[in-house]
Amino acid sequence: MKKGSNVNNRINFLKEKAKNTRLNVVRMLKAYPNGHVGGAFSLIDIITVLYFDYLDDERGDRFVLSAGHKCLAQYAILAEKGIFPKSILDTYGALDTKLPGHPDMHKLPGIKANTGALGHGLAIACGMAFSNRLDARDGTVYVALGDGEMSEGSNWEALSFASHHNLSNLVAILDYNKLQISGKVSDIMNIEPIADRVKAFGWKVYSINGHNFSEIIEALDNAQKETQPTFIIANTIKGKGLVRGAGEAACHYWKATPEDLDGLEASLQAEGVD
Ligand SMILES: Cc1ncc(C[n+]2csc(CCOP(=O)(O)OP(=O)(O)O)c2C)c(N)n1
Ligand SMILES: [Mg+2]
Repeated sequence: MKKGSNVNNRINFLKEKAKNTRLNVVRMLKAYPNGHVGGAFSLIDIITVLYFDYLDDERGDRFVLSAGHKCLAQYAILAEKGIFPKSILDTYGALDTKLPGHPDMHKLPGIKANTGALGHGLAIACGMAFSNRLDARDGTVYVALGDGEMSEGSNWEALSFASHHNLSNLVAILDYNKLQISGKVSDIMNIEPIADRVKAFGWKVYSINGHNFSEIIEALDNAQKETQPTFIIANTIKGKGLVRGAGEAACHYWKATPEDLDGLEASLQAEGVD
């Protein structure tokens, strides 16, 4: 947690930021009403905590969104942090936008790696963590993975690399929403027992509720003290915060009507997300 802050005040602040971040996604969808909303909304609470309370660019901290299709979440949080003006959100879906369907570090400030082809982000993050060590930088590298994405074999090679080199400055966060593009992860390519598997690869593993701000903070605080790479299994709900369709495979790529977006905006403004 941010040093010197009162826990309850901080959590209320972070909840407000997460609400605004979801509202930033609605703003983009008002410009162009299609996108990977399900995976973005499952990740938003986690990356809100990361961006507001942990990431320090100067120190060499980095965040890699391995599951690049969740980029609506990253665009929304970067705008909320003021890394680029919110007016850019209104260009989503336009020709030559800085907010393409998958993130592009050459187009948008704040993006540290081009992702979208699943299965590459963990290896990129390993390289960043390794180079932080070689250059004696204190920074920690965080990488967000999708649970469907874990079926990519390259992740398992990167898990080995990280523990072999004892990359204690690397934290992987699994957005464990149990769904991928067309259905349940357990039906398409089961990853259980994921905690035991990753432990067997030499990582420290935490399992948390990825929508509970105190659990997210506690896991990220613990990760900073670990002497091994850390893997946080964040149990989430795909589409968390949607008025309808959260927890269903169909929210993977949402084609919203203007009424859907007005309804979502009103619901987020009225109630936020519990
Ligand atoms: C190498 C590769 N194969 C397939 C895809 C197509 N694809 C995009 S999202 C997705 C599902 C990913 O599932 P998950 O990691 O669980 O993310 P979530 O749907 O929960 O956001 C797939 C298969 C891709 N982007 N890259
Ligand atoms: Mg998933």
